[in-house]
Amino acid sequence: RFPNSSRMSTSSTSAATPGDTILVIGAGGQLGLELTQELRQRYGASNVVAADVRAPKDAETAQSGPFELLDVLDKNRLEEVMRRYQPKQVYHLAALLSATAEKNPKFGWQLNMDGLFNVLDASVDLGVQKVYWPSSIAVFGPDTPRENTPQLTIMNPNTVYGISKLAGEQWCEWYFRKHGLDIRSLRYPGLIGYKSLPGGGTTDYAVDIYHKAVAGQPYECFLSEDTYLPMMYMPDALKATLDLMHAPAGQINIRSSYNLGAMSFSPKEITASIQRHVPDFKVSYQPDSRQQIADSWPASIDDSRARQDWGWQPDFDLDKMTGDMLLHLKQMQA
Ligand code: AKB
Repeated sequence: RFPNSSRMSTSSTSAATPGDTILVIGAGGQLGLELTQELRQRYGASNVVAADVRAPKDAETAQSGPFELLDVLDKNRLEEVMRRYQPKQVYHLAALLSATAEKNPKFGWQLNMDGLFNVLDASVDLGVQKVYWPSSIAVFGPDTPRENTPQLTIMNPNTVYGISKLAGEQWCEWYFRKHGLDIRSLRYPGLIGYKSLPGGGTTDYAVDIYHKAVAGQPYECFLSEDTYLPMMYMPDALKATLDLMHAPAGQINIRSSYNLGAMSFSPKEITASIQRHVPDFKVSYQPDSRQQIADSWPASIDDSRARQDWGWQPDFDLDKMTGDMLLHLKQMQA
């Protein structure tokens, strides 16, 4: 489907070689924090440069390896950082999520699109070997089939975030075709982890709810009890991201972004799963503007292309995730 690129060997395996530098932009975010830790463990802390618009809050990112203050909208500064470290791989994770972007539409568009262009252009100019950029289930909209949403289907997103992610996917494919840039992408569902908090998303309730349960407090959910959304535990998200990045280029047949699934549940079901460990945990429902966003997204995802092309398989379902989340959050509280 795609022409062979002169910049990229389709048979090469794609793990970073020891000593190669990796740059993570948005390293202080929900995914960035954990991905940076994972990459540092695998490739050596000094080989993974964390960059974020804010100084790191957590001691691990701050002390375990190089850190650069970087606003991805500042193209000169981005190029300066990239020239200094000469990264072979760039993970560009900085973005405004769905709920926040609806409140700041112009800035959401600017950060999500101009930030991506800055990274794509600098990567082409400076000969970066591989780029990772996350997309989202937000690329789908109210006209999309909601159950088992296929890879290729009607999209029509109706949020600023979704529009920016869909446009971004198309641009990634274009840079691959025109410039041979080896850029890879996943459409993440809602991500849930105990190490980091999400900010400004529609799926954030599924993280907040565990924190309340462990704190012994009731939770007021901003989505209605029967709102099903695709979700994923962070260890699976890290595994998917690194498996995709390590796959030989010839196996990556989708250069926009891969559907990625693991589990699908409603607030009522996650509550029941938590109550199996914390029987007196109470949840009430007060849907707000995020309900409309959730209603426009898929309830479950068909990720068969990811399974076929590079062997994707999740490890966690809802109950396994709940057990692990509660265990770690309790340990952190102790
Ligand atoms: C959000 O809720 O905005 C994100 C996403 C699904 O991309 N977690």
